[in-house]
Amino acid sequence: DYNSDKRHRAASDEAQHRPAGTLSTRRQLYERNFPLYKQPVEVGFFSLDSRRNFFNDQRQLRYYVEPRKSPDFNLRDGYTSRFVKRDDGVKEKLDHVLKWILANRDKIQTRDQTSSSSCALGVDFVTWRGHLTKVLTTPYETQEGWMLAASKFRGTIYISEVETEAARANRMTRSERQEEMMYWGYKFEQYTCADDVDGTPDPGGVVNTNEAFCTVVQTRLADHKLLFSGEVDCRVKDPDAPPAPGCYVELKTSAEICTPKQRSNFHRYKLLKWWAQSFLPGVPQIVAGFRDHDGIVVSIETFQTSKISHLIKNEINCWKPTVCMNFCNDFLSFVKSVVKEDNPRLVYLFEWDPHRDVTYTVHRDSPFTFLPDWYVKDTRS
Ligand code: 0WD
Ligand code: CA
Repeated sequence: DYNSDKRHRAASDEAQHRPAGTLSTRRQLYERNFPLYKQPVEVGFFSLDSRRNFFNDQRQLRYYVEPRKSPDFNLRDGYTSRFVKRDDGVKEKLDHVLKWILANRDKIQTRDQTSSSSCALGVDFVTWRGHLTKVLTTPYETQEGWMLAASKFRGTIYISEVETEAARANRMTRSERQEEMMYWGYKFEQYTCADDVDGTPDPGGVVNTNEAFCTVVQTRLADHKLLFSGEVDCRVKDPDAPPAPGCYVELKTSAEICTPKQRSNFHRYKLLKWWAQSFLPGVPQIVAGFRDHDGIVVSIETFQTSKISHLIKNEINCWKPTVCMNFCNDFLSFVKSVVKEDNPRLVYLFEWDPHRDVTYTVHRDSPFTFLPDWYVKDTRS
């Protein structure tokens, strides 16, 4: 029963010398059967234009055009002359997702139809895909911590990232080389994407990282009903391809692999992040451009998201999808057990640093408050 379960948990926390109200990230605790993760369903999408304006449509969706086997793309081209960079000092929080919700309340699927006619959304969590990716990879992350703010409003918990002091310091002190290399991923997208289904890529155009196409999906992890949005690079051209998100393609660039050590690091670290990011919204394939030191793409490889975990099984001590998903499940349960007061101005701030447990603090009417007035004022009509 519930009480004996609670006693049992308290006893096991004590045995691990863990204060109540924290969550362990030790991998061994999460080596259980894979939890239920329902096939994500796309319930909508939106576009952000070159000035970061929201549009409730798919105008920014692009089409994948398969390159030659050794394409010779120069990812440095245009960096100084044809690049408009998004201002990453502007924190948009969940605003675009909230705009989508206000415009598309009727598209959110609720098993219990009574909630669609009342004011509740009928989902447990609303967030960005990227925030969930960070949660999934936490048991294996040794470099970067995170801060996730959570507020409950009309029964739904909203989760929005807060930039850590370390992340801010990194952002402010990036080298010129790092700045340029951040451009390379976007340039690769330009070489491999067309704006129209019958078009071809235009490598002579401007790269503008304000532009984005985002999918909105619903799914369930164990007993957590999730609604989240993630940026999608492109879709396949075939009109008979499976419906979204099954037709979407994630594009990546990575340093070419020349040594066994580099291959092992690629499997152990990079494929974990790639897998988590695409598995969450159900994006089935990842196209990787491997580039040399000078930003020339020397080869292209396609990875099936569902096969990535088999690829890595030869690595010793490698990451396991089940650990990622069980940790995410337990983290969301932990958040539910903590975030009790339904108040959009109250923020529960969950923090994690590598080699530590997850902890939280509570903030009333603080700068951490992230649900805007225009969202909490009236979502009924
Ligand atoms: O803290 C965040 N990650 C926030 C992201 C807070 C508020 C808004 N956003 C926006 C991003 O600017 C972007 O429009 O959300 C959108 C992406 O959300 P996501 O899909 O949940 O994020 P994630 O999975 O981390 O990144 C997906 C892609 C990246 O592709 P790669 O292949 O590099 O993983 O979104 C792009 C990037 O192409 N992206 C960004 N683009 C511009 N500025 C940014 C950014 N700060 N972050 C991700
Ligand atoms: Ca990408």
